[in-house]
Amino acid sequence: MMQVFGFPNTRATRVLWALEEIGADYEYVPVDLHKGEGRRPPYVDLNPAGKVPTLLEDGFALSESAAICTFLGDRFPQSGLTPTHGSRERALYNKWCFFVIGELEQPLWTLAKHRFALPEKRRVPAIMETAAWEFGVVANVLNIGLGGREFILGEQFTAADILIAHTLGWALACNLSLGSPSLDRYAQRVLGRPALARARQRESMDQNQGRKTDG
Ligand SMILES: N[C@@H](CCC(=O)N[C@@H](CS)C(=O)NCC(=O)O)C(=O)O
Repeated sequence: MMQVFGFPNTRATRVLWALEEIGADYEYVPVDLHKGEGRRPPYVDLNPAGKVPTLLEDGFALSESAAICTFLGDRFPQSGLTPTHGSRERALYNKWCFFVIGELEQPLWTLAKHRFALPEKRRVPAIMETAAWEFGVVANVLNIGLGGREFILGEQFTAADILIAHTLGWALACNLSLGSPSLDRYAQRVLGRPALARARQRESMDQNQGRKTDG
């Protein structure tokens, strides 16, 4: 059975969300980042970056949330989470995944780092306003790309929507405006999917109960 190593309210949620959309069996293995478990063996042997998520399947370890969600969509094509290889839809799917990691995440991650993630002496409060402004610029690009459609590729929900909406959730948690009613509606629609609620429940349940062993 596939194992997902994660911690609640991190990018690991994206992977659990994809698995819940698919309806696949998986084991969730909590890695307590607050206790430094990510940076110590045995986890660091699995993922030298010491970060979550990691997917483990029969000795094959894969990190990077976008790569994992894409792998899962390809592994379970009936889910529709990834378009067919070589199609234009696939090219657009890739484009939006890379956009999330390279553009949309970055200002929000800068905000998070300088609000709480970095050691206090490394934080630069003055950077926040610039990061918020940068987010506004990329959110506008996203809104234009969405073009008022239901999902980023049109009618089909894909793993790109998981990555985008999860990241927009960070912005909402920071009380940042998404800049347009259509992007607000998109975020509410996608973040309201039952599979995300199940993923969050699974994270909190397994976190409280410790390591899950019965799948
Ligand atoms: N690009 C990676 C980033 C993974 C990442 O930064 N994960 C954070 C949680 S959201 C983490 O594990 N941080 C722990 C640390 O840096 O020690 C991905 O998308 O999977």
